[in-house]
Amino acid sequence: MARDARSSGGLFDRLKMGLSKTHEGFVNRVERLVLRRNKVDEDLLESLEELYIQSDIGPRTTMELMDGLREAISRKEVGSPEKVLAFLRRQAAETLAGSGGSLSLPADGPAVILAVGINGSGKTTTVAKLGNRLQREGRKVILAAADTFRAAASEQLEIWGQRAGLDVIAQKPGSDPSAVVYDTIQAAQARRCDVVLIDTAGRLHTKVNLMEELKKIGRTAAKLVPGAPHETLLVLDATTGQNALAQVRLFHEALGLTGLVLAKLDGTAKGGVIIGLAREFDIPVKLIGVGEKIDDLQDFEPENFIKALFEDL
Ligand SMILES: Nc1nc2c(ncn2[C@@H]2O[C@H](COP(=O)(O)OP(=O)(O)OP(=O)(O)O)[C@@H](O)[C@H]2O)c(=O)[nH]1
Ligand SMILES: [Mg+2]
Repeated sequence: MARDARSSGGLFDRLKMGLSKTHEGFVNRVERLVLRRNKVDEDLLESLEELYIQSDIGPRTTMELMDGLREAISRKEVGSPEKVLAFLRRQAAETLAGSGGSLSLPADGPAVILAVGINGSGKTTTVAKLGNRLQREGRKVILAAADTFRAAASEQLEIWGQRAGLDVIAQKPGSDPSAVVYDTIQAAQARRCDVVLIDTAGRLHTKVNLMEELKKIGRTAAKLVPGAPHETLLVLDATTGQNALAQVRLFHEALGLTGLVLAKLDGTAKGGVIIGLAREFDIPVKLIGVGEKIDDLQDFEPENFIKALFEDL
């Protein structure tokens, strides 16, 4: 996506702000822990490992990162605390490299994007933010309020829609979410919309019947637009920690995810969870939420992310 220098500067500052808790609670702690010492010993390695685990990087990824560090130490590549820090930063960058990805939407629309996830993960907000962004980029967007489970859900989407000037199609609470999707795609075709964004009800990844409902939504979309949904995005709450891994696994098994969205990164000091996600799955992180405002959604660009995460405020 093309951006001028000024807006990308603004975006970077926002990203830095959004990552400030993780910067303070993780990066600064790693720095203090390493630089407090004057040699690289077992005690340092153990403390570091503990901090990684506490920071939700995940046991498996922590082990792999620690193994990498130990090997570098035994190869005599990192002999001083300063070198350990530089190594860790490189290692984080390498782990994240290649784990981003942009939305892939067909040129002749409508493109259909399905947002799924557990209760309260940030789906509705993400749908609104993304709709707003795509519309600002010149695409005609329509939203499907397919969370028919809670009475207030479509209202919430409609409020966002009004604020951002986006059309929203809804039905009464309790209707079949697939019917809402059918209506919305038909409206999209009639109104020549470029993008249909589908907001769904939160559900536990362990509830088989609710996962079936999502599959049905996908089949309904495919009946009207072959190849739809073009994107199935799992919205994760960055503050939920290690449970995110189980969510990814089960939603992916059921639906074949095309991307992850990590919402609420600004609300956690454990943004390191993204490193574990990148390491464990081959599913790109496409978007990150760094605040509650409509433009607090960014593409996940690993290089920028690492730079913003490590740079002092
Ligand atoms: N700080 C912050 N808050 C966020 C972000 N994304 C969402 N939220 C907040 O998280 C809460 C839940 O967001 P929703 O978008 O309603 O979540 P949902 O997944 O649609 O929830 P259900 O429909 O109930 O399953 C709201 O208070 C949002 O404002 C983010 O990136 N940063
Ligand atoms: Mg919602």
